Amino acid sequence: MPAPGRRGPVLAAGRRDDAGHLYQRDFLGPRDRELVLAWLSGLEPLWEERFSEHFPPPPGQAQRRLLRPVWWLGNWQFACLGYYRPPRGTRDRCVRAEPFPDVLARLVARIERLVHARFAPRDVPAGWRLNTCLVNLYGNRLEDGCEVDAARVGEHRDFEPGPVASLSIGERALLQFVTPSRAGERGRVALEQWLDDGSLQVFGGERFKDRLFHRVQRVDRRGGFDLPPAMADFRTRRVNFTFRWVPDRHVVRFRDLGPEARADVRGYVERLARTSPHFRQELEAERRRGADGGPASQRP
Ligand SMILES: O=C(O)CCC(=O)C(=O)O
Repeated sequence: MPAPGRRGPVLAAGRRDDAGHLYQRDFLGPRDRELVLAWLSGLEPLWEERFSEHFPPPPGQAQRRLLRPVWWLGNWQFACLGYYRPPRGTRDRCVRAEPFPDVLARLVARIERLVHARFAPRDVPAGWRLNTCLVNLYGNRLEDGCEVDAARVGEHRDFEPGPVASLSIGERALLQFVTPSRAGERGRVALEQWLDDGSLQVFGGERFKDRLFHRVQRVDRRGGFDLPPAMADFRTRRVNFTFRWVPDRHVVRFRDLGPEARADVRGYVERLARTSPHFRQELEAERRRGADGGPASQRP
């Protein structure tokens, strides 16, 4: 267990109770790091809007773009359809996406072994495997010639069942686990962890997954990182890969989404299809079904 301090987890009131939280600073070797960066160079991440025609903003809220561009592997959870949130929020939320590239598939196999060795069996649900990845790009957006820092994430929980694993590249980031706060109040920090370049963090169990929220408080600038992919309106200084599990029965093909959900994400899927053979095939499968007069929607 690392000593508390700059590199290890810092716990509120000096408590040493980090069962359910694991941190390995040097998880990613140099060769795999190169392969991950090469894979990132070929991406055209999507910068999604929070709402859509059929899922409009609630009264008093305006349409807005997400803070950062993202990419998903395994399944894509479009912000406008709502993120996966069992038991009720499972339908039309997880759209089958590209599989993991080889380098990430190998890293995931290592992480799964680590989880089975280090986490209590009660915290690893039957069938758990890391089949979903959210790739978050942290940095500055370029607005009217100015750079605006967008490198943070507000407090939230990840609702996919079982442990969640997070691999970081680039500038270190301060991640905090906090107690739930009421509107206008700040949550109490229960544990904070600097996530270094090449590090792995895994958290699971009742405390870290079900009770505490987590947030990215800030991302450093001292390393001078400028990471791929090159984008016209965003400079990336940190990339985080968050691996999760969505049971297969909740992952739906684009063509099998309900008509409203399909209409709302069609533009995104068309953009993804510009660089992704998977999404090109999914568009074609949907077109063929329409041409064959098949059912407009098949739901699980
Ligand atoms: O960037 C990170 O380290 C955390 C990302 C995160 O909280 C999430 O993707 O849910």
